[in-house]
Amino acid sequence: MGQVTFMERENPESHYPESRVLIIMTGGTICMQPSVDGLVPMTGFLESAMAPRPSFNDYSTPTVKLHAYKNGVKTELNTLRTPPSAYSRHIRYGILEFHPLLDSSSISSMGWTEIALTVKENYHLFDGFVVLHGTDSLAYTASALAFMMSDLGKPVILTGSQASIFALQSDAVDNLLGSLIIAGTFVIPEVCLFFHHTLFRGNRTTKVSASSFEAFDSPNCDPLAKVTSLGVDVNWALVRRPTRIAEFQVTKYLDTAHVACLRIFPGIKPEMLDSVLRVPNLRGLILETFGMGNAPGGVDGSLTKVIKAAVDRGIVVVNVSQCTNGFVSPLYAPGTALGRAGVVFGHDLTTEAALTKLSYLLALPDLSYAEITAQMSHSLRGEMTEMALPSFSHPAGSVDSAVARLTSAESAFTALGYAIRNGEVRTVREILEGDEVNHQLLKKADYAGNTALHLAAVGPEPLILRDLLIRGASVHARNRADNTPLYLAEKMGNEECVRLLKEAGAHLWETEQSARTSEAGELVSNDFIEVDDHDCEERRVDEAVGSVASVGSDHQMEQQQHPHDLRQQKEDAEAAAAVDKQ
Ligand code: ASN
Repeated sequence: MGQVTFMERENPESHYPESRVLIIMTGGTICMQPSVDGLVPMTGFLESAMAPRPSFNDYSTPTVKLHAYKNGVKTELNTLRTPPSAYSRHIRYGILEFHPLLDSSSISSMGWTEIALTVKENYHLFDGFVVLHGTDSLAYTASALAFMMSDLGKPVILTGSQASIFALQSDAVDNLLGSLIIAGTFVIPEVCLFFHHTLFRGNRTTKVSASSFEAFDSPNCDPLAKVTSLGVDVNWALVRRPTRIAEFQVTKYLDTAHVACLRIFPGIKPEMLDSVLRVPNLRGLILETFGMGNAPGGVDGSLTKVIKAAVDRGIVVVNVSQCTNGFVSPLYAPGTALGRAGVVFGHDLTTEAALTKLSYLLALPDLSYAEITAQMSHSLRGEMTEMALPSFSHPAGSVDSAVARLTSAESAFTALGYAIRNGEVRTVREILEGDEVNHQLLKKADYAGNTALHLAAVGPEPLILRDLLIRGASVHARNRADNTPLYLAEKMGNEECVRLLKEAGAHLWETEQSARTSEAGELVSNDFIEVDDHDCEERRVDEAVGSVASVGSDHQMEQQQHPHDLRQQKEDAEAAAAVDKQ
């Protein structure tokens, strides 16, 4: 039996696995304290605000340091971990603080670049990222980061608070704890904003209250998740998934210097609009119009003429509504006139998303005017509602056997597991396409925590793995042994799968790297790699992922390892070791 340590006796829950989350502190009320000049941000948040609070610190020892990067320089971070959450995981976290810490009213595109690059530098070291930020410009930052980050595979959650964490009554603890738990537990690969128990898609948000704890809303898009007394209720059907095989990338620069935003009002003079449109080097204007996208025409359509002249000079003019809810469309004559003048209809974009999206597109090299206007009318990161795509359905009877009749996600996942194992590309495609629950199938896992992608990583057909990736399967999901699909593919020697997974941004964790190094020695010594007969091949697959006989359990990959299984695994291992010794 393994030695029982003092900590294990004192704290039986110390076997719970840990997720790693990097907190990026940019400032905001959450870290502010009173000064002679009013509230100002204070440094040392980990020690002063988090360490003394039991919900952020389980007082475990010894002190664990994690390394992280800032501007290319490796630093050692002090860390703390939360007590185990309802999902039986500790969240271990460290904080990188920006200098200086800001009131968010002073954030600029330089700050957005700094945040995005910090996530990029540390991407392979953490399961998720929490960005602490003031609320005033939080919706702008969330929108900007969503456009700057492409092919994101891990959660980036922005939050802050309306009252300082040091105040007696504050929303800070709930907002921060909720963000940490979601970032460390669920593979929601989006830039999100978490506030008042609600997780929003970042580029759909807007600040709706200057003082209420319910400060943000996402008027044209349902929340991605809600925290309730029962746990986190994720709306998986809404969560965006990657649809191509590509690594996480960051755009370093947004062109905020050459865009403006103007709110139309009754009686606005064409000269006023014209003077904004003639600001030297202006390249884009967000026009906040009435209702469904209407603006006064002016005498003889003079306002529309001013806009048309600007469009002819190459300025991109985007129409968004002053209403928080709804969308713009050329339904009424004034809207039609704007459309004829060359104005782009931003549908249900928030002003924050419109402004940052245009700044992003203007900064991309070599995009023509036509390409920019075309992209402004389409969703890039879920920022606007597009026409629903027709849902897939397969002709009845086109799938062999009982698979076609399977209706529940449960049975579909079981069938999927077998088809993956047998390399049946066509069946896999039909199950995924023909099943209404296909959003869930990619997130489901078998009793050992293996997702469809884990199974494909050790399966005989890389085409299946490719199919799963372009349908949005996460390369970062870990099974109950904490292993990624990449680790399993490498262990199986599935070179094509390894290549595809890496192309899709997969990476090994440090623990997997050291396990691989020690396994390499063992594999060489018992000629494991040389064995090639079919039975042994099957055994290797089973050893890698566990038997697929039980695929189809209701366990979801986002709901990470269950404590009883871990304890059971540990006990089994100890019992086996004891027998070996006898
Ligand atoms: N002025 C603060 C900020 O945006 C407001 C807040 O965080 N609640 O930094």
